[in-house]
Amino acid sequence: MSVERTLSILKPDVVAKNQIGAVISYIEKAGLKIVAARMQHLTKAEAEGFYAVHKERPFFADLVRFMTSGPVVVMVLEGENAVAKYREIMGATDPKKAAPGTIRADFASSIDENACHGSDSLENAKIEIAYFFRTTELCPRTR
Ligand code: IDP
Repeated sequence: MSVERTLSILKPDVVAKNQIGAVISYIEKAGLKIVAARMQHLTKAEAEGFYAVHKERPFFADLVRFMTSGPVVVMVLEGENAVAKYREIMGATDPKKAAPGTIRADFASSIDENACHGSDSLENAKIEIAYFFRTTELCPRTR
């Protein structure tokens, strides 16, 4: 195992329901550390660029509409095995299939409004982190 970084987005549904802190507590309880964080209202171009891999999928327009419907919280998480660990505590994309006690099981209302994003590989984590943060904005947690 090695120390990794992954990109997390708390989606507009979590922010609208005032559940930012509640979701962050799941992240911190899992031992993941926040090394960068920003609240941001994504533009259409930013959301389309971030989800470009899905642009041919039938749900793309709805996804972009949802992701731009209100502010999100974008974070970089650091820890042992951070990419897989965060995916595990997020739960399955469809909250109906998410394991009990995961973020999506406890906070998401549907596959469209599913509370959070997490990078799905170390390679994509690097690309996604660079999409939102400059290297100088990442704060190593040495203490
Ligand atoms: P992930 O967020 O669990 O990595 P992806 O397959 O990368 O899932 O899809 C990105 C996002 O697109 C999902 O989080 C979800 O919001 C949305 N999405 C994925 N599949 C569907 C679908 O079948 N219907 C509606 N929205 C979907």
